[in-house]
Amino acid sequence: MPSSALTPAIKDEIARLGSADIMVGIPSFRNAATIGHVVRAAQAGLVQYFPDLRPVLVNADAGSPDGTQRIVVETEPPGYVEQILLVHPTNRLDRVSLTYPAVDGVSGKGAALRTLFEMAAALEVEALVVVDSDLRSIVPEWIELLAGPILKGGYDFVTPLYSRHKYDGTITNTVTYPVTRALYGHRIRQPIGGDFGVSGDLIRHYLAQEDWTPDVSRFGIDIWMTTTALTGGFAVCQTRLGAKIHDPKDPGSDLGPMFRQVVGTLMTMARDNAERWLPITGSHDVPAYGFERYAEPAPLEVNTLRLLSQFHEGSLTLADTWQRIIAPDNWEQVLGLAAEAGTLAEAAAHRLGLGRESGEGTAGRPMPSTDELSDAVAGFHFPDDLWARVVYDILLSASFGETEMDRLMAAFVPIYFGRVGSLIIEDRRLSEEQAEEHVERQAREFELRKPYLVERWREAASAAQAAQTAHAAAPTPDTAPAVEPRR
Ligand SMILES: Nc1nc2c(ncn2[C@@H]2O[C@H](COP(=O)(O)OP(=O)(O)O)[C@@H](O)[C@H]2O)c(=O)[nH]1
Ligand SMILES: [Mg+2]
Repeated sequence: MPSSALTPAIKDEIARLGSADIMVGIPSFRNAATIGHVVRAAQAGLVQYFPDLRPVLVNADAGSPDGTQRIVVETEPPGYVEQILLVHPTNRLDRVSLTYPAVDGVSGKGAALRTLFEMAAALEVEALVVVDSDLRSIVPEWIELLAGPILKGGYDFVTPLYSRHKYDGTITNTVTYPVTRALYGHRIRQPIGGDFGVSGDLIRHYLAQEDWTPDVSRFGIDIWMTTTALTGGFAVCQTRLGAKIHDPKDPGSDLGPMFRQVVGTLMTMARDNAERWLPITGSHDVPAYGFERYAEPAPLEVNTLRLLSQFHEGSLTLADTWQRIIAPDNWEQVLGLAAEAGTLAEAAAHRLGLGRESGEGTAGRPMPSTDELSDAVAGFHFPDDLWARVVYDILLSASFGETEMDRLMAAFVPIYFGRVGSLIIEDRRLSEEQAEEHVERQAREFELRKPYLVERWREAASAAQAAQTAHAAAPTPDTAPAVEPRR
């Protein structure tokens, strides 16, 4: 991990606090509207469930101009916790909001967590609970649900289980869940959930790692934490939190950069940990803590037409790149689907009277609902098994190909849009439970297709080995093909 660059203000804060047993960390960037609730819930949870431990709550903020930090330190009157819990807290709760430093010039959620890890390690906490600052559905019990397995059960990493809307969590559902499960064999349903618990031991392990990249300083952090816990052999469990209600995102307009950072990190780590995942076949359940919960997720609207148009538009400029990074049969099928997506989206936009971009409703007319849009392009189908093979092809390209990771991920995004569009269209009549079964079917498909990945990986690795040997013997290094895993 890059060397510590804690600011003098943070070092002073650490010196003032001295030590703590349990820490809640909250990364934030412009979350003034929602962070007060998160802070109050976390604070009540610390007092209610861990009255004998010395608590600290730290907000690592990006320097938000909207007053996020002020809200963290001023959110409630003194005595608030006593009022709602009817007990006088045994331990004083320290509440801190600070501006975290960039890591090697890169700022983002991961850089915020890096500061939280360093503070947690310096304070020698036994458990760190991290929760997002845009949460509406957090309650005090979440603190127990996330820290309990560490403090009472000896676990090192606690990942969330939520009921989420069937259209929410698309990066998780299409890539991080099935790939983490197929590669490393653990069925962690929310590997990038954002709300989690980490033990003191695992925090020290994180701080000792050397593979922190710029994407890890951004949204790559969550998959990095989960994968590092798995490859390090730490004890991982899940915990039932109920509904995740947070600021909604439309995958077609909000998730492109996040997809590149998350999936780029996942692939970089797969490349570097091949000896761990190559021998693993099948997968096993990961224990889940907490009482079952049924919750109605908040509604979420997605513009399926735009997803299909973006898939098609991507094919117009990226067909050649796709040919370099996807196996020939799969490439042909993807191009066929992209053409179909374009035709369907255009016809539907025309029928519904939407603009060419199919992004916005025509002036004066409200945008049709997700279901209406999906009905208009019904019939579009990106098959589960093709998706699994395409993801594996790109993983192979990330390890052995010549396309640089950023370009690879940028080329992947429109295909992801096509896949997400298809899932939303296919699932439009399904209940949450049935949609969940679809996610499981897809995950089994990734496991089933893993030999496809492993065979090609081994071939590429031995070709790389042969090339390296030839390279060592050859007098003209410039002509040697670059097939060794890229570092
Ligand atoms: N400190 C910091 N936090 C960030 C940044 N970007 C996002 N976050 C926080 O990370 C959490 C997750 O971000 P969010 O946009 O809700 O992503 P999602 O819910 O995972 O799709 C929230 O608490 C954000 O406030 C950033 O640049 N710096
Ligand atoms: Mg969020």
